[in-house]
Amino acid sequence: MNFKRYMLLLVISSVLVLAACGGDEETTSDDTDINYSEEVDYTIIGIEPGAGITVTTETAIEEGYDHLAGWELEQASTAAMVTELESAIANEEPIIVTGWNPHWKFAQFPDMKYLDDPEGIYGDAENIQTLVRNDFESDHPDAYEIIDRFYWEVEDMEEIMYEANESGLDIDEVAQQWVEENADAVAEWTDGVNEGDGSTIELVSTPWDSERASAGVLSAALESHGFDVEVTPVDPSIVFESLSSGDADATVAAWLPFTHADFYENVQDDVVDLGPNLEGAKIGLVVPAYMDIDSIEDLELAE
Ligand code: PBE
Repeated sequence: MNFKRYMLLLVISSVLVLAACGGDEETTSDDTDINYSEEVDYTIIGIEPGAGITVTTETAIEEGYDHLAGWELEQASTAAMVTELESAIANEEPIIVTGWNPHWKFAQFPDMKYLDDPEGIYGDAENIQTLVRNDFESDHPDAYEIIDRFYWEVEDMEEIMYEANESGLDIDEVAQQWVEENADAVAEWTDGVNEGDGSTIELVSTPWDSERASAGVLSAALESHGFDVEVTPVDPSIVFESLSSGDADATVAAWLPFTHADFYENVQDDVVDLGPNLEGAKIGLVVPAYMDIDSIEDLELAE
């Protein structure tokens, strides 16, 4: 609504400028430059308060970029962010969201772009890493072997998220199907490993679609090899705490080295890092491509 009022004012003021110039001059570029910061009310549409990207964005506002002083980070849920994004795009209105890949939305809206982050607050390419509790290897060497080998591609994860959204099926169900249809990939993780003895492996994960997909695929693969698996979705901070306390066995949901850096630092010595299970993830501030803005540096001090 703001945007429409602004456009109306813009049209009126252009007419006035043209009138003042006797109609023989074009408007200057300053007249048509949109102040996106004001348009979005100096507000970034964020997601859940407990997310890593929420903490990172608070750092960007409070420490990273002086001219973001006074900006707000709206925090509710991923679903609320997606709803606001959809409605902004439908009306070609400006919006700035906290965004990440892999995410099925980017498959549906390829015309989105990350704002450049010259201060490097959001980091570069991110991995999704596998962590296990100390002693997990000696307690469950066979499950450990499969979890250690678990590795897949951005496209695989996005395929599952996208399929679940298109079909309305639960991500777990789509992940189960993926395991049945991708026997070659699963064989790379399980070949030569002893069958499970039916003992239960406790995976801990986060509630986003990306990690529901990876936890779903890994548990289906483990179950196809004779293990029982329980998956508990919790906030990122709890993922790290429950591994360090030994309450959970493993996670494939750690976004490192940036997104979950603060959580990881607290428990670093009490968990075992098995490295990336997916490379090429990313987080940052994201805008629709129709916004003529490229960098966080282009945002302006709140008034
Ligand atoms: N995310 C998706 C999560 C991790 C997975 C980027 C929204 C976060 O903690 O920010």
